[in-house]
Amino acid sequence: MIMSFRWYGKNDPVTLEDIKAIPGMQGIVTAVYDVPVGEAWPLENVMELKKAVEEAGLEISVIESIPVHEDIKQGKPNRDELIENYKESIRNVGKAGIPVVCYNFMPVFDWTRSDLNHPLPDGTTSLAYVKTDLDGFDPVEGDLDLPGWDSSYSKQEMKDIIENYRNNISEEDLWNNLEYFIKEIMPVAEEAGVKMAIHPDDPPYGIFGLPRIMTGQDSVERFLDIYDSEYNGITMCVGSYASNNGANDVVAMTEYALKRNRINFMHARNVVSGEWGFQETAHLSETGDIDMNEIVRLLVEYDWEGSLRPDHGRRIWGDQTKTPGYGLYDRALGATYFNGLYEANMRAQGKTPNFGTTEKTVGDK
Ligand SMILES: [Mn+2]
Repeated sequence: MIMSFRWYGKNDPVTLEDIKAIPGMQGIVTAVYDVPVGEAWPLENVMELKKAVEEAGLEISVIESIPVHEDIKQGKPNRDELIENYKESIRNVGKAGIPVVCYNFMPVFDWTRSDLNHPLPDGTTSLAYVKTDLDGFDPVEGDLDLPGWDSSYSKQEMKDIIENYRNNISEEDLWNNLEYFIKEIMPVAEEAGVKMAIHPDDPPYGIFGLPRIMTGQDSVERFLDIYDSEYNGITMCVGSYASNNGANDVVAMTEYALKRNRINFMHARNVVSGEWGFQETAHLSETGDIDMNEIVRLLVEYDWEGSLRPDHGRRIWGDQTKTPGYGLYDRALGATYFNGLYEANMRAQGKTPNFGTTEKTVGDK
């Protein structure tokens, strides 16, 4: 298991030095942020990113993400051109020796929350989705801006896209568009040596009358069957899949995908979920719905060698971040917690933990 951490590039208030200081930290999860969605990532941009990370003594273990253009999701006539650009980005990521790309196929909105600072009993706050907060809200009518929404669209463009989904694109259509995309890109990913990892919809159910398809066990099975290759895998985001009031058994889903050797990336965050919605919690098993020890035990049992990153954290200790959920402190606590679970489970199973550290850490003697 490669412990990894998301980094939003040079403008991230969390620095590579901060990340390097977390014990057992090896991988950086990042992206090229200065190329518009739909255009190919030039090799030089990828190489520049790689150089910055390597100079800090770390490696890029995952690209999160290469965004999929809306016109590909909607199956518009210009999708072929956009898919060619996507392939070029994959090739360039492969040339840089980066082994995994995370992406998602959520219509219009990426992750959606109703409150970025929802109080927790421990005196901190975290991201939450409270269904009643959004009662009667329609993104086409209202002016409410929700976090995670793509601000690169004008109000009118956004409205047109939403109306197109609502009127013309069923879940089955969206599946077809995903299948078309997968069958196009996967041979290129295989040749480039880049494993693809689709992220679930977050939350894992339809919102605002938009179709959503990566929502649970059935979708994972169907998705993996589209293209039978270890390069066509998933991001097992246990927090996203568990945000469905108990509908998804994320431990069973993790084992299923491990058996098929298709977990290409792990997102580890805990949530409490109910009929009312869900809220993110500390990573510790006891504070949320997910048995994190069981998740890590399975990763160890199946000798899983991919990257795991602590997902969103709570806002603690005056943490500063431009990106909700991505402060340094609680994610660092999460990394340390998962390293502990990893070491304990490796030893319990008679295996040797490997944090990528070749010698004990000492300064000048
Ligand atoms: Mn995630």
